[in-house]
Amino acid sequence: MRHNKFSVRTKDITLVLLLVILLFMIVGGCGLFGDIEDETYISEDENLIVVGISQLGSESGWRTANTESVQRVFTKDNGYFMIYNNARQKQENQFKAIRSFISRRVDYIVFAPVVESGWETVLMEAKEAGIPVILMDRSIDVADKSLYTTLVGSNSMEEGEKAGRWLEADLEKKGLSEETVNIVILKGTQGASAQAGRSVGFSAIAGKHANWNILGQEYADFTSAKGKEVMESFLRKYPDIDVVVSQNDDMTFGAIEAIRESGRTVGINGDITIISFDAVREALEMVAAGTINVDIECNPNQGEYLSDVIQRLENGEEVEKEYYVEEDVFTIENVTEELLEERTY
Ligand code: GZL
Repeated sequence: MRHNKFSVRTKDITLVLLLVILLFMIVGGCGLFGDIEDETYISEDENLIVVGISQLGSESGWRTANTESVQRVFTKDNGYFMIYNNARQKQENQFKAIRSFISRRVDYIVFAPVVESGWETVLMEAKEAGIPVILMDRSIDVADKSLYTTLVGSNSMEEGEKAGRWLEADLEKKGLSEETVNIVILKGTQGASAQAGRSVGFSAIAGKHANWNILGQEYADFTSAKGKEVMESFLRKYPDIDVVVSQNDDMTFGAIEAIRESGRTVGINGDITIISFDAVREALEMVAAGTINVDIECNPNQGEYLSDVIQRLENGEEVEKEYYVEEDVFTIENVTEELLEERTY
């Protein structure tokens, strides 16, 4: 029966093809588990501080700036040998990267935890290997705080409170403090400390106002595409949205697109007030244009802070359990031309 003979041949060809592809992936190390740098040999006499860095992904403009700030600092000229890994939003890839750093006996492990939970086992392995671990950007939820040396990042709860306090002041200024305010919230990656902190911080203020009506809050993964998709669903469900709280600028860009496509307007003279987080340059240009009402800064430039902490540790100095980067709140009043020109991200 011809087709059987034919189908057997197809199966053989498929099997061979799969084996070839698998072989290529194993031999070629094609980043199956995120982009692991080449296994470059570090000659001992270079006397460099070897730092393994697990970045959680490249989901937003903010993340790109955060990565650039780290890659700018951890260079050979500055006395470092950096092994960098992009985990592409997968905690499993961060586990693999951290274990690879341990097996290569790096001097320090720096990682931006994609979510708060699940780190105990791999960090215990780093502790048993005697390798200090430094958290970058986001925090983790572990009972044993000795599993990491310090955190260099942002106080996301404070960022959320800043957003709530700005809305209080804005409503006061407009004489709307007693009016019902319909709010929707675009939340970042589920389980990320940045998302949890901003949510808790904003809710702490919102809880004081019975007239603040949170119509809906959904996760939109800190991405523009998901932000647009979730905003479209909000617009279909809720015809009278007054305020959007969007936990990062990328989701804000998507949300504004959706609002405009629905025929409504945004910003200072618009139908819907936009509260955003991060304050990347592109968003600040929209603040200056009155499109985004306020942007709560989250400073991605953490490279210098991280290097400073490592130098202190190298000198045998004590370090704090956390270092928060400086951050501001931007509105049309303080986003100036020179600020935009000076902005490195
Ligand atoms: C905040 C950081 C968040 C940013 C997003 O500290 O973790 O992740 O707000 C990024 O832009 O994706």
